This record gives sequence, C-alpha cells and structure tokens, in this order.
Amino acid sequence: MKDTFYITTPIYYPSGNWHIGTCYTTVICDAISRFYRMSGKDVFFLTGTDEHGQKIELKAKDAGVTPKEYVDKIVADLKDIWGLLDISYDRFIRTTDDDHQKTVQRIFKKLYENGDIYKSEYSGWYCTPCESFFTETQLVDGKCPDCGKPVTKQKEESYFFRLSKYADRILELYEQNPEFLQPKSRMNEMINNFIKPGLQDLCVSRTSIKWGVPVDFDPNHTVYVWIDALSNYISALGYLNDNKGDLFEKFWPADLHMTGKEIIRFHAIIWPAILMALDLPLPKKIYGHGWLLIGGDKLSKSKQDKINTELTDPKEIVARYGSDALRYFLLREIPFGSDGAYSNESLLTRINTDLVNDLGNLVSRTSAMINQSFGGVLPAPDKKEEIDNELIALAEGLHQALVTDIEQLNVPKALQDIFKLIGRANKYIDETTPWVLAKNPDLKPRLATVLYNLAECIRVSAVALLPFIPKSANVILGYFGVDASKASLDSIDKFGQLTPGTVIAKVSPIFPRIDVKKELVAIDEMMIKRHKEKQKNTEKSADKPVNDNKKPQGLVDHPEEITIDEFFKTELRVAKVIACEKVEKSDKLLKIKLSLGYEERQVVSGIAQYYTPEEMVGKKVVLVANLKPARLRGVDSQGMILCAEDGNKVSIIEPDNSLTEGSRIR
Ligand code: ME8
Repeated sequence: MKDTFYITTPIYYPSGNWHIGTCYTTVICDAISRFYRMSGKDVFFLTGTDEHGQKIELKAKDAGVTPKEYVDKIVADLKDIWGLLDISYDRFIRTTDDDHQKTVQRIFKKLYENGDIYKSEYSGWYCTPCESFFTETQLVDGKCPDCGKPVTKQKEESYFFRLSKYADRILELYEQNPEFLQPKSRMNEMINNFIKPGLQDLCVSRTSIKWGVPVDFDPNHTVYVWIDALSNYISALGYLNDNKGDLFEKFWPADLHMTGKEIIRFHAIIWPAILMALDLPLPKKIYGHGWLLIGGDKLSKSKQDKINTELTDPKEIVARYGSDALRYFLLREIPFGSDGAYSNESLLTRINTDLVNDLGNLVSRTSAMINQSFGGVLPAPDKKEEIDNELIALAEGLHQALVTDIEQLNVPKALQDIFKLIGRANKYIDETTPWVLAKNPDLKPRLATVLYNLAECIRVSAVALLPFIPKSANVILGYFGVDASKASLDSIDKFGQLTPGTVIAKVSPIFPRIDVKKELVAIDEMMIKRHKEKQKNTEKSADKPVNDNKKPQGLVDHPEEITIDEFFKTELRVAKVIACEKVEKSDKLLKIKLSLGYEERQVVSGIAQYYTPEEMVGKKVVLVANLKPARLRGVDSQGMILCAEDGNKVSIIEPDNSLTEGSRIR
C-alpha cells in the first residue's frame, strides 16, 4: 500500500472579495500535495469554506439575500480562482454541506454525552439592533463596535466545552512532540500567552445566531463557530457519517494542517482538545505561516477597499501575467514562516528575474541552439569533461535536496535549489561557449555533449518545477518530448534520461518579458481610475437627488448638487511645500512634503509632468486635509493638492503667499 499524506488549508470565510493572501496558503498546500503525489504518495488535499456565523448573516441581510444565496456566489468565485490557479484539491468542503452538518451535530452530541460539553450561561454585552454579544474588550468607547449604539449586560443560555480540563494534556503533547507545532516560536507563544495563564472553558453554542448548524437535541441553540469550522478536517473524511467510505481510516490523523499564524491558537489548543475529548488521534503537524503584507499591513478582505495601487485580485494578476507567475511569486518571495511584503514591483521583478531571464532564457537558448546546429534533433552526448561532471552532480542531487526542503516545509528553499541548477546551467553555457563550438566542425561532438547536458538540465528542472508551476513546467517538458503526466520525482535521480533523436521544436517564449517601468505606470493609472469611478458610484448611490431632472442642463457635465454642510465636510487648508522629489520609477508622481504649521504631511500627486520638484519647493498650495490616507506606488499619501485642469494643462491652485500655513479655506 502507498504511503498516505493528508494536508489541509483553513476553510475560508466567504465574507468579501478574495485576495492573494487567501491564495498564499492554498498555493503552498497545492505545491506540497503535488510534490508528494509525484513522490508516489496517496495524497488527500482538503480545502473549503467556513460559511456560518453572524458576520455572514449580517452581510447577507445588507445585500438583501439569504445567507445561503450570499455565500453561494462568493464560494463559486473562490472555486473559479482555484481553477485558474490549478489547485489540485481532492475535496472542497463547505460547512453548509449536509454531510458536514450531520457530523457536527453528532460530534456535539457525543461531547455532550461524554460530559465534555455542558450547559451554562454566557454573559456579555448585548447590542439589541445587531442582536449580538460582545466582550468587554470588543466594545468601542463602551458602545457596540458595529453600529455604535449603547449595549446592555445580558446573559444567554449556552453550551460550553471543557477546554480547561485539557490544559495539562496539551502541554504534555507539546513536550513529547516538539515537531507538532511549527515554526518553533509559535509553541512558546501558545504556552506563555494562553495555556500558562489558564485556559477558560469555551462557549460553543448561541441562541442569538440562527445561521449555523442547529444543536439537534436542543434546537434553540446553534453550534458556535469553532466546533463547526474545525470539525471540517474530519467530517470531510466521513467521520461519524452513515455513508462514510474508508477515507477516515485511510487518512486520519492529518499529516499537516497549514494555517495563517492568527488562527494557530484554535488549531494548536482547541482542536487537539476536541480530538482528545473524542478520543481520536491528533494531527501530526500544524504550521502557522506568516502574512502577506501591503505597506506593512496584513492584506485582508476588509482592507481591500482602501485606496491602493497594488494589484490584490488573483483573477486580475492571472489575467495579466498567468497563473504560474502568481504561484511562483507566492511560493518564492515570502520567507516561509515570516511575513512577506507584496508590491506590484516585487511581483514584476520576480517574474522578470527568475522566470523570464533564468528559466525562460535557458529553455529558449538551448532549443534554439539544438535547432541551429542539429536541425531540431537532440544529439547523443559524447565524452564527458570535468565541468560536465559538476553540472551532472548538481542535477542528480536535486531530488534529495527537495525532499529535505519539503519535509521542513521550506518551499522558497525548494525553489532556490531548483533555480540553483538553472543558474548553473546558464553559467555552463557561458563557460562552454556553444556558439564558438558550433563554428568548428571538429568540435561538433563536444557541442553535442554540451547541448545534450543542457537539455537534460532543463528536463530535471522542469520535472522538479511541476509541483510549483505546473502549467509552464508541463509546456517545457512537452518541448523536450517528456510526458509530464507520467513524470515522477524519481525520474530526476539519474542524469541522461532524454532519448537522443528526440525532435525538439524551437521554443517560443514561455514567459513574455515585462517592461516593469511601463507596466507599473499602467497599473497605477488603471487603479487610480478605478478608485475614482468607484468613489463616484458610491457617492451617487449614497446621495441620489430626489428630483433628478432639476439638474442644470448644458455642455458641462455638472456633478450632483451638495448641501453646504456636505461641502464643509471637506477640510481645505493652506500648506507649504517644504520638500519634493520624484517617486522612484514613476514618470507622473511627485512625493511632496507639506507643512501645515501644526504638523507635517506627505502627499503623492500626479503632477510630475507639469512641475519639477525644484519648482514645487516653497509654493503654498491648497490641501484636502481630511482625505482617507492612500498608498500610491508603495508610498503613503495623506491628502490631496488641489489643481485646475484645462485640456492638457494642469495648474496648482496657489493661495496668496502671505497666508499662514494651516489656515482653513472655506
Ligand atoms: O480564519 N497573508 O478564515 P479567513 C497570508 N474561517 N495568508 C492569509 C492572508 C494574508 N494576508 N489573509 C488570509 C478563517 N490568509 C477561519 C478559519 S479553519 C478551521 C477556520 C489566509 O477567511 C491564512 O491561511 O479569515 C489565514 O489563516 C486564512 O486565510 C484566514 O482565512
């Protein structure tokens, strides 16, 4: 029987637009799954969505649809994204799936019958309009954090899970299995911040939330979030299910639960305690990875609306650069276990440097030379030289290096190791100078050896790349006559597997080169335009005039009328430019430092084509001082400078120079 490997992602909340942070965990799990499948293991890769709870209930209400209708749409979108990114999951579980809900009810009942769940009272701050409980720390100025209305102290009958009972066993688990929770630092965090201060029993049902799995023996109660969500890892395998096959026996315990670091506590404390209470084996490893950051902040569903010129929509990135470019970036750029920064520039640079220059060039140069010198037919190698042995040794050692990297879950290191071979092969071209060999017919046997070795390096690298960038690796192998669907990792243990005589077509560029400077400008313009349109639309829908046909008519497109109070919402102030420079790699943007007298501000303005930094310094300008902060090309902007636009001319509005900095303009 094959070795098995069971790997899971968190199940995601379908509560907003998907972004590349969500893709990060799933792409890593996909690469690991593919790697182990290619190593001959029987892999089960689970991902899915966590669809219950109050947040979804409220969002659906706002959208005027049922919770199920609301999540169906967002879940379908996530499945589309997984399709685009070639995610090879074995099951996509939804907590609204019937079999999952049945299992959750049975788990709840079993825990109740065992005495691990008991009925008591939950006490907290209740907001009547939102029908929600909040803890003391969740309140904002003592009021509801959602609607800002007053809250009252209330009690609700609830079921509780005896988490406190399991504290010692969890500590024992950590001691006996130092590999259980990784990276290692996370274990100390769990012990010192949560277990040592004392675990509290956990509230696991609510009567105030209806969108959830009903407790079947007490239907006033709904199973509350974490028992529902965490159970997906066993319900997906058919645990406590009438129609279960052999998946649970085959794959449980999980080999790896991969999660973001913010939900490690639930996976490393609550989940093991639930499993202990159910008398089930514990997962072998839990890994809490770091976050994808934009401008220092965690990329999240709720922050996506902030004005920003970074691309965060996976569909858009895939449409512009292809799925493998995004997969490669996520797998390679972010140091595993730590946080990593995302910017358009880092994405484009990574694509150009590694995929276009290193990999793309190696493949196109080699195929072009085989076409030029051997009519597109792979020649048989002749005698080996010392330099060949070094290259071959590196290629033959790659598989083992990757096994270690993936065992340690160090995916970026695995890619570094593959690109070490690709880099070495490119250097081998420079050292062996095949274009010189091609000029001398006596050196044809040597040329054949060099080109054969290069083709072999491409085969080895492309097979090794299949788990990470499956589409492109597949295409490259196709050019070299290898059937990727049958390629195993063992096939790269031995150099010299390509058959001489194989026809090798001239490769068209696998990854088109990107003009980074131009592309960054294009993205900035597109994103700024999009934000403006969005703003316009929200303004329009928020404040529809009662009598639309009273709008002034004429050649100029007049915006809607506003009241004086609305106008005064805009805080306009006189500001003095105290420093100014161009935003790096942008033709249009200036970074301007302003003094308001009482404070300094930094503003990014698209006026570089009309004013030089030198011209700007010393000018008095009108600043929109209460504009939401934005990030343009990775630079923070805290306001906007007023300009007049006249055809192609743009001119700054300059208040009288004698006006004091910070003066209010009305
Ligand atoms: O927490 N960088 O769902 P969720 C890296 N339903 N990873 C990120 C990320 C970022 N900026 N943003 C999100 C939940 N993620 C619960 C989980 S599991 C039983 C229940 C990834 O939609 C990361 O894996 O908030 C994180 O843990 C997960 O999305 C959180 O997704």
